[in-house]
Amino acid sequence: MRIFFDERQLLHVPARELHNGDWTDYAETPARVGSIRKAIDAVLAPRDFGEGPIAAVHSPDYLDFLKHAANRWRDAGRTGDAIGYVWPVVRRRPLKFGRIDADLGQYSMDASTPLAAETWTAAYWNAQSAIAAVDAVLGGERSAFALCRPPGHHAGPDYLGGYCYLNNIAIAAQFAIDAGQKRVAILDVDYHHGNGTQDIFWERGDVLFISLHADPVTDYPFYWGHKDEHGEGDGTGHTLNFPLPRGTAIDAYRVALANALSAIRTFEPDLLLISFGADTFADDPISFFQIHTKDYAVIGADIAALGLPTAIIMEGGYAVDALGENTASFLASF
Ligand code: SP5
Ligand code: ZN
Repeated sequence: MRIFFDERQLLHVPARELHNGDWTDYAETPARVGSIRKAIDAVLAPRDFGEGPIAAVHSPDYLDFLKHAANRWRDAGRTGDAIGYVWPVVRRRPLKFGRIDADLGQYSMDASTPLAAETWTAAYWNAQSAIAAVDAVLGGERSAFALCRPPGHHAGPDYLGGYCYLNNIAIAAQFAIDAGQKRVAILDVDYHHGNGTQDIFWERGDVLFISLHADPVTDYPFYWGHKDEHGEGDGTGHTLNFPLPRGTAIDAYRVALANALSAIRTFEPDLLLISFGADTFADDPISFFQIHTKDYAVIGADIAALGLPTAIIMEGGYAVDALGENTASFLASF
């Protein structure tokens, strides 16, 4: 299996995040990549597909914000990472602000996703890795893996959040559509609901978005991922959510997965993209499912049995020591 990764993805190193009212060490560390690389084959550097495929998903004003936020923060006399403290919630409208703090609120959905000095560079090459993986599959590979980090599925058309800045899987899906694929299915098996991906394709009939995740009644990101969310307009019926209770183990997980896979079969996609997060792992420090290392091989085999060309995009997973083995276990069936 071809695996794509660019060393510049390691340049993004926020120091800390706001958690339960306190500052804690940032969970989404570059060490996650080291754990995965120890367990998998050699990686290939992606070629540069340019900013076009990124701009096909994210708004120009948001990309401009991402590129300049860290410098604007420093120019405002601040040290450390850029992080917001005020949010417009339902009153968001396209005003032009003169303060970095106003833009941080305008373009983010949480206070646990800081912008560090090299965040844009890392996010850019990260997106190139995702595009390279889907490009390999469009070129005839049965499957490919993008070792994405930072993750992407919480980032919307014009907002960051959940350790995510650019939505790697949405960029890959749109790239595939623009390359002529008629129908693309996205299956999100990260512990957290992929709210950004859902928002991006909410009104789209050509992209099916299906997510299995911790019930947002109890878990981040709270405001999306409930089972009555089905999309709108052309997208009606093309968003499907399977919220699962804390404590979910492999047997109940597979029942929901079988329903998700049957919806994918009915959709008859040309291509499958998977948001893979290993934060469903029993020992994950920020999550509450009971999935074990050997279970990832079962989940991978269930999905691989669809027999679809598949690009796998890395999302979360914070039990660093086990992350490589869990990821390799999932990838083995492809
Ligand atoms: C891609 C992904 O898995 N994002 C998850 C974002 C969850 N953020 C909210 C949970 C906050 C947990 N903070 C843990 C701090 C550890 N130092
Ligand atoms: Zn997650």
